[in-house]
Amino acid sequence: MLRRLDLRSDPLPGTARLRGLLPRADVDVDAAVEQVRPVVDAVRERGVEAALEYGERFERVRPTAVRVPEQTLKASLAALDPAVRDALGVSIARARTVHADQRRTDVVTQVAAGGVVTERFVPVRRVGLYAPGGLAVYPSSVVMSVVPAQEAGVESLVLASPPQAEHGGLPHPTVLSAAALLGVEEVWAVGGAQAVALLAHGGTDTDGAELEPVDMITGPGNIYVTAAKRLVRGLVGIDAEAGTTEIAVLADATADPVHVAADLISQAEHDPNAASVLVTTSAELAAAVDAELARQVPATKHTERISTALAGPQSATVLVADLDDGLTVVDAYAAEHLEIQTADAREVALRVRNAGAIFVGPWSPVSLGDYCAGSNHVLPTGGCARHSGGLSVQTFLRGIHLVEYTEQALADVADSVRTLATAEDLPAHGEAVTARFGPARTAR
Ligand code: HSO
Ligand code: ZN
Repeated sequence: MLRRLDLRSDPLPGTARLRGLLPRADVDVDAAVEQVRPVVDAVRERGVEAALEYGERFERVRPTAVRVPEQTLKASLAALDPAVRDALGVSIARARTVHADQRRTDVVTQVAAGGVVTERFVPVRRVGLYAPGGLAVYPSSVVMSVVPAQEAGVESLVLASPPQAEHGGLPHPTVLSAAALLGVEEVWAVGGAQAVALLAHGGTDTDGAELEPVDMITGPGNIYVTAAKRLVRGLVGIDAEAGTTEIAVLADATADPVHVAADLISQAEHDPNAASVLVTTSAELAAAVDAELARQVPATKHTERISTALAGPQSATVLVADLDDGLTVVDAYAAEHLEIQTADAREVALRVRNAGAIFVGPWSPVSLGDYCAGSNHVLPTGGCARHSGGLSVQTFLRGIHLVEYTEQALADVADSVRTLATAEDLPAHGEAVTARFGPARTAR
């Protein structure tokens, strides 16, 4: 089911060639950027009305109310299956425990006598969170976006999610319930590139409801959402790109093929373009995983979607000579989710440089992290894990330096400032120091 890539015979190629060899869907976000540019422009110019028009055109639905009334949020929560409500409660509580621990306190550094630099971590004021529609419903992504923002101290949160024809032109009721459970009061029934544009530029509904522009937009979405985020980046802050789900499993002969196959299948379930990659030192394990896939896939609910994802060019089994090569391969791939199914899994995990999140050993599957580990599941995809991390409290904080020098402390370093100012041919910079003391004096 998974195609094979055998990298055992020769030494591994260099990073660039290795990246080219490894499976990865060719997602052309740049092409999508050109497609969504007119949408973003129209929403910037004509606000809510333009967003509604595009929603009608692309998703064939016009929401009953673009700003979801608060009583609708409450009613969705009241109607939610109690078991789902309890499970969401577990997910929220665990995520809160982890993210509360990520809060930062000021870092105060005495640089020199009388010279202090304090780094304060100040939350972004207003954040727009996107909860996708698509093939599945993602109340869990609402949890994963809202909790870190709340724990960071973000004052104003707005959630956008596409309206659904089968739910009376409202976002999915479980998404609304999750918002209500988390205490999010502002929810807009708008999706896709239009939603991103509206969050960035703001707008007023014909009923007078006003969407105040946000300072930052986070949350996963499809390629058009990602493309729109690229277009508004700069005007607003944007999190790392979280595209179609990926799982890589680094396994040796000790791994259980039943677990490995089940985990590869679990993420393939998201989308026909999802990527499942097994990197292993053991040809026997690779064969056993193939046999397990053949056994397990037909028994799944979404067999077609899963088979397409596993058979796609973005999925593969990569055979490597040893664990060192395996680590080189997973670093080059930089998976959104990486499972380590080897002997001494923790030790191996600590040697990984690039991954969105790492799931260590036989009892920490990715689907635990998707819902109830306490970790965050909004993670960088498409190799972005080489330079970015997943959503966390830190995403919503900015470090602001407070610079506080006394007169004497400034005098003590004045010569260095003046010398550098002269070296850069910016003498007025030096003058700004000199003016405080007069040319002849270094301190009063
Ligand atoms: N695996 C997805 C998150 C998710 N799974 C939501 C189930 N629901 C991307 O990390
Ligand atoms: Zn998932």
